[in-house]
Formats: sequence, C-alpha cells, structure tokens
Amino acid sequence: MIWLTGLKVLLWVTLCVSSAKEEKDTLEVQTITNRHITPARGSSVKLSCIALYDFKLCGSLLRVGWYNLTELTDPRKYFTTVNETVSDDNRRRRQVVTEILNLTPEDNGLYQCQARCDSGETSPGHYINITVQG
Ligand SMILES: *[C@@H]1O[C@H](CO)[C@@H](O)[C@H](O)[C@H]1NC(C)=O
Ligand SMILES: *[C@@H]1O[C@H](CO)[C@@H](O)[C@H](O)[C@H]1NC(C)=O
Ligand SMILES: CC(=O)N[C@H]1CO[C@H](CO)[C@@H](O)[C@@H]1O
Repeated sequence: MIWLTGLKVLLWVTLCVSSAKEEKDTLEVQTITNRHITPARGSSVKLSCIALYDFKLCGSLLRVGWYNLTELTDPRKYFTTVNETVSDDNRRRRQVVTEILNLTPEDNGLYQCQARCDSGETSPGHYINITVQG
C-alpha cells in the first residue's frame, strides 16, 4: 500500500512537471554533443550537456543527467563527471559529461540530457542518436 501511494504521488508529480511551462530564465539545457554520432565498436564516446540555471528560482537540488530509457548510472558502463561554476549571484552553470565505455551495437539508440529543478521546472536537451560502427 505504501508503495502504491508512492507511485501515485510520483505520477502526480510527473503530470505536474510535464504541464509546467518552461522559463528560460530559470533553467536552460544546452546539448554540446552532435545529434548523430557514429563511434566505432569498442571505442568510447562522451555525451556532454550544460544546464544554466537560476540558483534561487531552481533550488539547490537541480538534477542533471544523461538518459536513454533510464538514467545512465551503471559504473561499469558509464563514467560521469560533473562540475559547476557560478557566473554571478544567482546564475550557475553545471556541466555533465557521461562517457559510454566499450561501445557495442546494444548501445545504439537515443540519448537525452534531462534537467529538473527542485521547484519542478524541467528542461530536456535534444536527442542524440548513437549508431555504433563495425
Ligand atoms: C568541467 O568538466 C569538463 C568535462 O570533464 C572539463 O572539460 C572542464 O574543463 C571542466 N571545468 C572545470 C572548471 O573544471
Ligand atoms: C539513428 O540513426 C540511424 C542511422 O542513420 C537510423 O537508421 C535510425 O533510424 C536513427 N534512429 C532514430 C530513432 O532516429
Ligand atoms: C542501451 C539502451 O538502453 N538502449 C536503448 C535506448 O533507447 C532506445 C529507444 O530510444 C532503445 O531501443 C534501446 O534499447
């Protein structure tokens, strides 16, 4: 029962988030990597994005990460580095680079950088299509 309640809350939050209007002032995601990349089998590739956000409006719990169907977190397969710089009083710039190691055709697919503010504001970057060669 507790789990079901949690799921309902999660769905509700997701609906609220998807209907929330994007405001560039609060949060903006820039995807650095090209839209279509064709790395060689066995090589690695870096997916890079930058979230520019207003610290006061967005909140300190901004989550930024690379996703396929789920967030890319398996440490044997994905190596992620994050760094953050402060531009002025309220503006921050967080760069997230996820390296996909030892590419195989199973890694073919669409990847997206997603950012979410503590306030519920979200901003997805454009999709990256990976097609492994060989
Ligand atoms: C942030 O991380 C990126 C990717 O690893 C790196 O190129 C950049 O130099 C880093 N910036 C700072 C300020 O450390
Ligand atoms: C990704 O690129 C490949 C090769 O160009 C293409 O066949 C495939 O349809 C693309 N996938 C998507 C989802 O756009
Ligand atoms: C490695 C991986 O999870 N690949 C999936 C990425 O997403 C596409 C759909 O866009 C799936 O078909 C892949 O299986």
